[in-house]
Amino acid sequence: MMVRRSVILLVVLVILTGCKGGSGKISSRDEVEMVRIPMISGYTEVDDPIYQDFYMDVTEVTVGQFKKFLKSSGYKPEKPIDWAELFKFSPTDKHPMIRVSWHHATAYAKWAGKRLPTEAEWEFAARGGLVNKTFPWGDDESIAREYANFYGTGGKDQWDGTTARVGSFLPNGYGLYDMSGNVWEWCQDWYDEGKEYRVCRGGSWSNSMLSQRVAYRVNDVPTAANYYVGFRCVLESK
Ligand SMILES: [Ca+2]
Repeated sequence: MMVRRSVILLVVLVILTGCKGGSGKISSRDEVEMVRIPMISGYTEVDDPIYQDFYMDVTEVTVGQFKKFLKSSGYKPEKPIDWAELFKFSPTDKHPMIRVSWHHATAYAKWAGKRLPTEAEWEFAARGGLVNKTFPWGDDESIAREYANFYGTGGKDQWDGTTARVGSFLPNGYGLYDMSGNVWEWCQDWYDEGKEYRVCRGGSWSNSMLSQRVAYRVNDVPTAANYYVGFRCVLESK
C-alpha cells in the first residue's frame, strides 16, 4: 500500500509541479523565449540528478539568432561556417542553426549569458513532466509526426531531407518544441571517460523514429559541424 501511495503522490506531484512548466517565461540577451523547468525528481535514465529548477529555450537556436551572435560578439569560429552548405538544409533565419560545432554552440551560450544543458537536464526537460514514457509526448508512435520532424513525411511533418522552421510541431508538456526531431542538440557533457566525444540528444530530420526516443543518446567530437546537429541553451534558476 505504501508503494502505491508513493506512486500516487509522485503522479500528483508531477501533475501539480508540471503545471508550473510554461509559466515564468523570461527573455534573455538573445531574445529567445525560455520556460521554467520545475525540478521534481531525478527520473532521467542518466545518473545525474537535477537539483533545482532551470530555464530552457523553448526552441532550438535559429540561424537568425546565430547570425546576430556572430555580428554582435565578433566571435570568429576557428573553422569558418559553410553557409552555402548550411542553407541547403536550414534555408531561412527561422530554421535551426546547424553545421555548428560544440565549441561554436558553447561560445553562443556564453554570449547569451547561458550555457548548454547537461545531458540530465536535457532529458528531464524533454520528458515534459511525463514519467517512463518513450517520447516527449508519451508512447503513441502513431502521433509522432505531430511532434517531430524525422525521416520521411506525414501529418505535420512535411519536410523530407531538411530541417523545419523551429516550433513547427506541437510542444511537449513544458512548452518545449522539437525536443524530438529536427536537429540533434549538443549537451554540455562528455560522452566518454576518455573525453573525446560530447553528448547529442533528441534525434534529427535524417533519423528514424527510434532515434527520437527521449532516452536515446549519440555523440560526436566537439569540433564536428554537421547538418543534422544544432543546440539550445539553459539558464540556471536564481
Ligand atoms: Ca521529416
